[in-house]
Amino acid sequence: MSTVNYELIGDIGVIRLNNPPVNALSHGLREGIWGAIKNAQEDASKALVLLCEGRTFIAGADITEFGKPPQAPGLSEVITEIENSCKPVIAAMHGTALGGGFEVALACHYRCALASAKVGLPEVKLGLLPGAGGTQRTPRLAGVAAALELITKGSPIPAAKAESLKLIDRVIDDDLLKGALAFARELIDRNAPPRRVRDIVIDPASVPEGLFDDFRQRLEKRARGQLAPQHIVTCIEAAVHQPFDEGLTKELNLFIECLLSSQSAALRHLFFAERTATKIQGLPKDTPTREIKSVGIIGGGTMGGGIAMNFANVGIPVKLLEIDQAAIERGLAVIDKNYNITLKKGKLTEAQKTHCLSLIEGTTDYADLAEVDLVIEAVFENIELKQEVFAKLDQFCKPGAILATNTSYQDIDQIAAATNRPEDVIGLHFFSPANVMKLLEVVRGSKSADDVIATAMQLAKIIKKVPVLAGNCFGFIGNRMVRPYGREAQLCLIEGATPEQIDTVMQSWGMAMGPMAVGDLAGLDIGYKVRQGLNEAEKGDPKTYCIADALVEIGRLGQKSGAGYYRYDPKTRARSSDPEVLALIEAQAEAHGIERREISDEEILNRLTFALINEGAKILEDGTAQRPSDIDVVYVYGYGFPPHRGGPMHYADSIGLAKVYESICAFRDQHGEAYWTPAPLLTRLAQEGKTFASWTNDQH
Ligand code: 3H9
Repeated sequence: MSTVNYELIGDIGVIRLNNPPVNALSHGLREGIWGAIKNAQEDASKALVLLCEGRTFIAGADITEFGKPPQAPGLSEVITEIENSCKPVIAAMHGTALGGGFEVALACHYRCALASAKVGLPEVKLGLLPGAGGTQRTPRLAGVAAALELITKGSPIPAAKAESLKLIDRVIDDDLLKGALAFARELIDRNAPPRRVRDIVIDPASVPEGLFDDFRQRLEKRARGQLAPQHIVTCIEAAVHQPFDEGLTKELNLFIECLLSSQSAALRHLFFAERTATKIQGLPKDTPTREIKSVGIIGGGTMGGGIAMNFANVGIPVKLLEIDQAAIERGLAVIDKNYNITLKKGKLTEAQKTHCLSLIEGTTDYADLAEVDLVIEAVFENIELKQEVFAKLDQFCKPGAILATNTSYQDIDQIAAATNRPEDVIGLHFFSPANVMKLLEVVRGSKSADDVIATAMQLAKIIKKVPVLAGNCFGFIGNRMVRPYGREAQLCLIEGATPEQIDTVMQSWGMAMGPMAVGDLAGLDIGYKVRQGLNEAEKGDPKTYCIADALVEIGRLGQKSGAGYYRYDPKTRARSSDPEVLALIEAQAEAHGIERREISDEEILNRLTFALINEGAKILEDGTAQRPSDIDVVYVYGYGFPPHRGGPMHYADSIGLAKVYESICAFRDQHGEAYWTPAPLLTRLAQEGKTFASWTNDQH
């Protein structure tokens, strides 16, 4: 079948688009739509229906074409052709009508959609704005306030909501073609003319005073430092105050500015990185998978409970194993509390909550796990305890069940060795809070079977996680890299910075939270306990964590004890600086013979981010990560790295590996090789003038 097909059904012309997988507006599709509309002007049709084959209506412009020389007809020309049609054109949508796809629909004269369809303008998530009239047509139909929300958030909305916003005219319950033909028939029968959204005029007096300025200010908090959301507001403002064509010109100019920005390059990189991460090198696409219809979870604490929710949310029953009934009840109460938070936010109904809870069943008996298809162990981080759990699982679970550990740094092979089926053992490292965080590190043990890996990657999509394959080493990808990052934060602290300075630098740069605030949130005692378990050689230089350790030793464990690097208001949890901490830092510096100095914001930023990048390079070279973009996905989805900077490895490429390498050499000269040795891969790429991204390509 060709990309665009045309058929006359009675006096209705049906234009069918077919450009798998998502009907993106690639050159061939644009050409086909343009030609079909043009030809249909001359035939016997009285109305035209535009719909798509396959899983979805047009999902947007073809992102892979961005940055390449443009090929006519451009999307704007296609849209003009549709809008100027002398016969009414009806968009009939199913799946997801997104971005340029929804803009095509907005240029049609009428719109209908299946009830299950979603529509939206998600360009902002790619650092872009709708560049084919979306910012001009949406407010003309839905009003200014709704358009601002819809386009700056970028989240698709269900057909019924779109209908209530007048973005679509009709919701169709079952057969899309039949419904669209019936709609077309009605329009023909009542001689309905082509109705152009561009002809609607927005009365400026209908827009509340100060709306745009207020919205811009809100965006400064919600989308700190991001270009596209602010430009979207400017475009919608133009839709109110300027004629349609002038608004379109403004939109196009700002779209191009966004397209050429480093922010959009980073976000588009992430879009493909997330999808590439699901592909396992050496594992054919058709690798068989095991069916996961029920799950067992060992440990009903914060982590185990959060993991259980992911499965219940998609209808997979869970058996939650704890040591006694009291522990089960505590675990279920936390889960109930978490669901109530979602309920309050309006993201869940009472009936859905009841259903989810009914899928989670507590038990104290391993024999109850005999029939589950997957078990995830989420007990305390102690290797002997984990081995004990796995020996039991080996004894009780059916053959073929996948046995997973949620450990964040223990050796998967040692855990697998406690069973007689190491091929069924894998790491599934969820991030806290597990019901919220998107990242899932899938950790491959040396004996993990291919179908176990393939199942884990597939399962991640079912439970709406973003999976990344990691090799088995201390901390895998994420926690291994965060160690030198945390180390540098500690060293900056003792050398002269304050917790506030470090957090402000990192947060204004875009991190969701600064490292000190993260430490307080997670609990400073966690790292302390891990360090206590290390031998002297592993502990390294005693000055590195002396401040964190000293805080724990005086009972400042972070938010949970009301004080850590900061002091926390017991009621509001608002944090404030604490002179006691500064005094403690100064005392530790003196005890270790360090003369505190002024540390620049730039030094803090570079030491922290370059420490991540250097470890990332080592992780690539030793095969712990499959590709640099996988590391980026880990950091954005698991560690609050700013998406518009694309992840640490993309960021390194964007500022140039030579700069990173030279700075690391300077840090080495200043602080010594124990802290800073440029990774061999970074050295090589920097000297050859290459990027991390090119290294990936070299491997294929
Ligand atoms: C835009 O429209 C700009 C205009 O305003 C103005 C222009 C002038 N292009 O996600 P999946 C690929 S900007 C190219 O796994 P799902 C994707 O890489 C665009 N390729 O499927 C993957 O390839 P592979 C605004 C695309 O069912 C395959 O399709 N639109 C595009 O989970 C399957 O994708 C958007 O931002 C694309 N536009 O989800 C929508 N989209 O198999 C972006 C997908 O080789 N797309 N691919 O890895 C999506 O959100 C999801 O893909 C969608 C399907 C919800 C549609």
